[in-house]
Order: sequence, then C-alpha cells, then structure tokens
Amino acid sequence: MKHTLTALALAITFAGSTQAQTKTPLQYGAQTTEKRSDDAMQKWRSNRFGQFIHWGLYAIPGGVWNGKTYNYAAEFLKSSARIPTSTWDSLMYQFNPKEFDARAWAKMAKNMGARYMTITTKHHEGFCLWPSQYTSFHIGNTPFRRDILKELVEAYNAEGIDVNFYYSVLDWHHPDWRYDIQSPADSIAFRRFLTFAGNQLKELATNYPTVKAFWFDGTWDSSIKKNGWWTLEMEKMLKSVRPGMIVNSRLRADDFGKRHFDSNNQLMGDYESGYERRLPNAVKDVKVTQWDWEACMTVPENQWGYHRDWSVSHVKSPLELLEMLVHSTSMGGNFLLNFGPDGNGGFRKEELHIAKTIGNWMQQHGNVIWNCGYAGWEKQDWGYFTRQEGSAVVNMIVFNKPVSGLLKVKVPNNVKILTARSGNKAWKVEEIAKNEYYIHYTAKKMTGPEVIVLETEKAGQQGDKYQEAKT
Ligand code: H79
Repeated sequence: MKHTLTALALAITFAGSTQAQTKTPLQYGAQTTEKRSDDAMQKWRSNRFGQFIHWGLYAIPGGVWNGKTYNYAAEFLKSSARIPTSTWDSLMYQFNPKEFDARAWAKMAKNMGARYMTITTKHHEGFCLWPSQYTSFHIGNTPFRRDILKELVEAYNAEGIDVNFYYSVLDWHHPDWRYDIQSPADSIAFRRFLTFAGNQLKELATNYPTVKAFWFDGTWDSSIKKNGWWTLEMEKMLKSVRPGMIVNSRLRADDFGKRHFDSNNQLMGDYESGYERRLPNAVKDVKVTQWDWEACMTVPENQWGYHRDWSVSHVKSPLELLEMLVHSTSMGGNFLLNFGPDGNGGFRKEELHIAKTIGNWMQQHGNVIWNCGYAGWEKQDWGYFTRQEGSAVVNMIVFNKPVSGLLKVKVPNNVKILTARSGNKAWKVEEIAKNEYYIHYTAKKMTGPEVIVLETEKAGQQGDKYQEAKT
C-alpha cells in the first residue's frame, strides 16, 4: 500500500512539473507557503546571530573513556565507546558544575553580539537540564540540583537575549525509543514514547513561558518518518500553548516520510534547519533567500559538546566564523555558533577568544547584521552585501581587498549609487559601465572586515549611454 502511494505521489509530482497546479494531497505537509511575517518571526529573523550551547553529561568525560580518547563528537561518546546505558546514566551522580554562572554566560553572549541563545534541554543521551516530571533522569537528581534551564532563561532574558530550546527526540535513555517500527510491540512502545516526548515538550513550553522557538533534532529515523502526523501535532501544540512559537524544519515529516520540504516541495515548519556545519553557496544557492533559514556551526570540525582534545581537526578562527555570520546574513539566514561548556561550567579559552573578537567587531558594526538580510545585488569577490529590508542603504562588508583597491559593484537596473562611506571617510564612486561601479577603496591596510555604506537612489530609465555589443 505504501509503495502504491509513493508511486502515485511520484507520478503526481512528475506530472506537476508540467502542470504546476497539480499537488500531492497531504494531511501532514506544510502549513503555509510563504515566509511568516508576524512580529515573533520578524524578531527571530532580525536577531541573525545566535549562540548554540551543547551541555549535558557528555561534558564530564569530554570524549575520553577509560583513558582512551575518542575523536568522534564528544556528545556521541556513549555510542563511540559502546558504553552501556546504565553506566552512562550514572554520570549524573557526578554532574556538579561548581563554576556555572548563568549571568556570566549571558554577559559573554551579549558582548559577542548574539541576540538569541539555543540550549540543549535534552540531547540524544536523554538527560534533561530541567526537572522534568516525566523522567527521573534530570538535573534535579544530580548533586547540583539547581534548575539550570531556568537560571539560563532568566539570565539571558535579563540581557535582552531570546532563548530557544534544542530538543532531541531521539533518546538513548528511554526504553520505548525505537529506530524503526517493525512489529506491533514496537508500535505500542513507540506510541508511549511519543506521548512522553509530547508531555515533555508541553512541559517546557508551559513552564518556561518566554521560550521563543524549538530546535528539534534526532528526527531522522524511520520510526519518526512513519509518524509524520506526530510532527505536525507537535508543531500545532507548541503554537497553541505559545502563540508566535517558531519551530525548525528538522522536526517535520509529511505523510510519505519526506522531511524538511514536503512532497510538494514546500518548507515545513517555520525555517529551514538543514545547514549544519556548512553554508549555502553565496552565488549558486540564492534560492534560499526565498525562505527563512539558519545555519549551525561548530568551532572545530565536528564537536558540539565539550571535548578535551581539539588538536585533531582545524579549529576555526574568529575571522572565519565572523565571515560565516556575514555570509549567512547576506543570504537572509541566521547563524548559530556553537559553544560546549566543560563539566565545571566554564568555557575553553578558544571559545572566549572567539566571543571577544567577534564581539569587538559587532559592537562597532552590528547594525549591518541585526535587522539586515539579502540585498538582492550580485555577489562580488571582495565580500558581501547586506541591507535592511526596504532601505535605500546597502552595506558592503569587505573581507578581501583587491590589489587595485577597486571594488566592483553591480547594481540592479535603475539603481544609482550616490555615496560610499566608512564612518566619516568617503570613498570615490565611479560609474564604469551600465549598472556597474567601482568604489575606490584606497585604505592603506585593513585591520578587520571593513564596512562601506552605500547610499543609493532609484534612477529613471537610462538612455543609450551604454551600447550593447553585437556579436
Ligand atoms: O547536536 C549536534 C549533533 O550532536 C547532532 N546534531 C547537531 C546539531 C547530530 N546527531 N547526529 N548527527 C549529528 C550526525 C549523526 C551521525 C550518525 Fe552515526 C551516523 C549517527 C549514526 C550514524 C556516526 C556513525 C555516529 C554514529 C555512527
């Protein structure tokens, strides 16, 4: 039956390529076909820069078990070192992060320029950073006891930073979790599991009323793909408990188990969350500017939770990460930069250095990031454009200065550049061809990514000043 349905869906989708109006009927597909324009979504979008925090029991071993270092992601240590669940779970009796100071974390994020923070309320290990009434595997039963989630929400909100909740549906602790449904017994167990997860989600949305968004993970297994109805039910439930709630596309599966984008190619959830440790190509992938999206990024190649040894892969520099933030903004997306505090609640020195360096730049230039997005202008080699929606001002963020000092800018038809400035320094603007300019960027040396602000004007139709070549 399922195959027949899939074949039917394929046939309809195929036919749809010639007859655009033919759609696969879906019960659990996308709920809207456009970007959300309500205040909550506009706020999420305007934040642009977020701090991701992965914190759980995995921070204690930090990738090392019985003297052996496992180089795969620290939060996967239970799986990499094949540690039995009862052994792993007993790490909770060691969880006592004496240095933890929610207000210090929030200040660091604020100084970095982050406008939102996404925290792992529960990662794949199943350990909860809040005292959940639906499991005993939570922070309240550790020596630390304090409600870490509550302290974080209060401290970040006090700094004016929105807090979003990461929640892994995949759960290595819960006995009813299934990777697939292969028997009636699996089906019954998994139903109990979905009820458990639904209860926890409702508990989070109810008890932490300022939560702005849910960031779902661990939703790629067949068990979830066969229960697309549940992913829609969760989206609806969270939005009814908290109007304005935002959910990522990773939660969702449709009637056919299609994820992120439904069988009619419509984005499910409120924004696309498929960009993990990579960014859309700034030239080839401009289609992403049509919907909301967010990229999440690690500092080393693939470590989210705290790992003691960062020597085995490239560790990104503050400048590389800053360029990724600008790149994301220029394509209308958010950038979520990950931090993995250690078992004591402290950040490693590399992370502190990144936060400080990006923060120094953001304090001067944050206004080309926050509230900004895709400018609609053709990408050039020297860097990126951003623009506040509807504004006549376009920002250039220059990362690579050409040896000529001439920065090429191509404008859309009937747009004229009036001035180009960095602070109170004006750069010469020279029109060189139809819809093409040079900005004479004569600065002797760059000390960081330079911001040049272009004042533009809508021009009338241009005459025949520029002749087209006949070839
Ligand atoms: O939270 C971070 C990661 O821990 C999480 N998502 C980000 C945001 C993540 N979960 N899984 N993955 C990323 C990738 C999964 C890789 C796997 Fe495997 C492939 C899991 C099972 C097969 C590698 C090989 C790990 C175990 C076996």
